[in-house]
Amino acid sequence: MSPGIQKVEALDEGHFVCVKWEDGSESSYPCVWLRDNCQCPLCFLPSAAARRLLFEDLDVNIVVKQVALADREKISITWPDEHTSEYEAKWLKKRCFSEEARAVMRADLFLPECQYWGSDLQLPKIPFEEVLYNDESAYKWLCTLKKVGIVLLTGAATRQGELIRLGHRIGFLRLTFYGPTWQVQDKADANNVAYTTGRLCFHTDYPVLQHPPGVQFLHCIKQTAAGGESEVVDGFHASNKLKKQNPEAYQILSSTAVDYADVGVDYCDFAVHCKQRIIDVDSRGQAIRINYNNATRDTVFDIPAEKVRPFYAALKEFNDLLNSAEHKFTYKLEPGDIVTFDNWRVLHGRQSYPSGSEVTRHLEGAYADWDVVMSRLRLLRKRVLNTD
Ligand code: OGA
Ligand code: NM2
Ligand code: ZN
Ligand code: ZN
Repeated sequence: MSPGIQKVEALDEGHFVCVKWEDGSESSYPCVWLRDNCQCPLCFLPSAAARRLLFEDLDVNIVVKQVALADREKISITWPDEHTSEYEAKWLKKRCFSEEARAVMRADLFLPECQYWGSDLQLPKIPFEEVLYNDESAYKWLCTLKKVGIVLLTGAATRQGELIRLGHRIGFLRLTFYGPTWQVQDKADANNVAYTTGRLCFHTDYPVLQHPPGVQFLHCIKQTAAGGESEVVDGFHASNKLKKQNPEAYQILSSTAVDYADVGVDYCDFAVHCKQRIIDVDSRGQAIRINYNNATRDTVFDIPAEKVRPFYAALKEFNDLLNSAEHKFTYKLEPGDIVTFDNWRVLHGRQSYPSGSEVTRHLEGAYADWDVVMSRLRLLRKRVLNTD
């Protein structure tokens, strides 16, 4: 229960409305924002939970004409043109502009909590069927995926199609040029290095796409007896280490636009090119996405020649950190396992395995976007915790 309202008044010549709460705290709301967010049926379409008010019709210098406390649960404002708006205490409290209130709302919406790990990772495991049929388990799965970056789902059937079911559970999968789902196995004339028996060094999938898939699923259908082990590393943790250990290398990797290319035929023919920074950072210099696949890094490199060797040296440092015993975690998928991981954060690789005339190893893979995964997480949370 949020506190009731004790008092409400206009401040700063009507440009702000100040709400004094029963618990003694205060919140100040800019009038332009209040007018913009009028909840009346003319200004707001409840069936879409969206604003009907046109920006053209908003006066950015608006001031209140009158403000009143309707009861302890509601305030009412009359605007200069006699339009009236009402705002509920609970609604206002959630949208308080204080630093603390905004941090609470931000955490609630985006779950920014991030647990770093290294070789000590305790790989989180949940039975696949539980995730499909139990909301608490599905919620746990997605929360852990967001916070830790990797979750192993166990006990799936050892046939194709399980990822389609998982896709339906969250909403839908991300289609790419490799198809709705794709088969990782040794293929003649492979159109991707993943479709060979070779070792794959640490990479994120598909940095050649402008918006690389946020989440990746790999379902083990068949596993080779020798080799084929999986490796994962927490790319955000390793990036932070690099920043401390070699700020210049970090600066280079977080600012150099690297060319990626992927040309071929699969779901349909494709010629994809893109520029990405290997360590993508936000405005505070914090890593938010790793874009690194050595196999699809283009031969074209659109930077001045004198910057090339420093770039390679920086990448070598990062690659060494990824591969350090302290950071990497090695495991081997068993048939029926589905590894689900944050493809923006966790880099993955695999050891090589013997080639032969028969298919000895088969994974089915698929992608999902973080938008879809986070949407499902919020809906599950609402249902599981019975909140809004
Ligand atoms: C891939 C990949 C891992 C594996 O297909 O992109 O990383 O274990 N596969 O085969
Ligand atoms: N596969 C596994 O960036 C990449 O090329 C990742 C994608 C072929 C769908 C591999
Ligand atoms: Zn209105
Ligand atoms: Zn991969």
